[in-house]
Amino acid sequence: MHSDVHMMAGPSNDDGDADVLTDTKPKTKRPPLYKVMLLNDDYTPMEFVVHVLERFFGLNHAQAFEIMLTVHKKGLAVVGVFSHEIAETKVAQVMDYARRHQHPLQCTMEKEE
Ligand code: TYC
Repeated sequence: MHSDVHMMAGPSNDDGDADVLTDTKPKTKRPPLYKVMLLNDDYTPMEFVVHVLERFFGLNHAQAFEIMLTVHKKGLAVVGVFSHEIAETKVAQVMDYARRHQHPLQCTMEKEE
C-alpha cells in the first residue's frame, strides 16, 4: 500500500531519469545592490558637496574633495553602493539636507548591473 509517509516534496523524482529536468541549484540569491550617485549643477558650492560626502558617506576630506571634483568635471559620480534600504536613506538624507540649505544638489540611486 502507498502511504503518505513515503511521499517527499521537492524536486526529487523516482523515474530513473537522472533528475535532468527537475534537479535545481540551491539558489541563495543575494539581494541587489544600488549605486548612489551625486549629480553636478552650476549653483551648489563645492565646499557644501565636500561636506555632504564627509557627513553622509563617511569619506575623509581628501576622498570627498576628489569625488566632488569628479562630479564637477564628469557630471555625476557614484559615491557609494548599498542595499536598497540604506541607499534610499542616503538619498533622502542628502536631498533633505540640500533642500534645507537651499542648494539644488541632486542625489539619485540606481540598481547595480
Ligand atoms: N559645479 C558646482 C560648482 O561649480 C560644484 C558641484 C560639484 C555641484 C558636485 C554639485 O554634485 C555636485 N560650484
